[in-house]
Amino acid sequence: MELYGSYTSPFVRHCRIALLESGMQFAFVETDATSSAKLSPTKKMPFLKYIEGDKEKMLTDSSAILKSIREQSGKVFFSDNDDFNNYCTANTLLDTTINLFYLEKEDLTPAKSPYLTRQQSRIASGLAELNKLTFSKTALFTDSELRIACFLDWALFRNRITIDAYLNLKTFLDNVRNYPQFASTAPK
Ligand SMILES: N[C@@H](CCC(=O)N[C@@H](CS)C(=O)NCC(=O)O)C(=O)O
Repeated sequence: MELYGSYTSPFVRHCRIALLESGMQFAFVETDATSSAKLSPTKKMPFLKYIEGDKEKMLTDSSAILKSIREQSGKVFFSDNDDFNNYCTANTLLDTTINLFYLEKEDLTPAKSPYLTRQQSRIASGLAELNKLTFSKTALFTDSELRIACFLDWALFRNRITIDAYLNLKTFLDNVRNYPQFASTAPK
């Protein structure tokens, strides 16, 4: 099994954490945006290649990859609707923050576009909402918690957000940073 991605992508990181938790053998193939645009139909990372029977198969979204890893480990990928909703919120915030990050490189900023201003305000309202959640204090963290932590850590790493005003999120992230599988996959 081969997981393709970069060491900085938060979506890739969540898959790496799940693979480490599962104990399954996998090779990590470091991939950049140019290669992923050639190798995956979604032109995104992560993607996973594996053999089933005599066929090579490919999963091209982190959620599909996580579902497969969790199920192969005898676990369920979300049985709770609230937990799944929190995971979806974190995904929306990740997509939004990453889009703004890429667009800024092309000098397209919220100041120039009402829709990008809406995107920017989505990050603020989403963070305030996530800050209301009750989080696990130690492992085992749920997939929504891991996704939220991957989002926060990436957005802080890229200087996209500050969470000083969100004490609950700050305490939560400090706790997850002590989790070995999270610590060993930090963006670099
Ligand atoms: N829904 C996808 C999102 C993955 C994603 O956005 N990955 C980013 C890297 S963090 C990417 O490859 N972006 C390239 C692009 O948008 O062209 C997933 O969950 O796997």
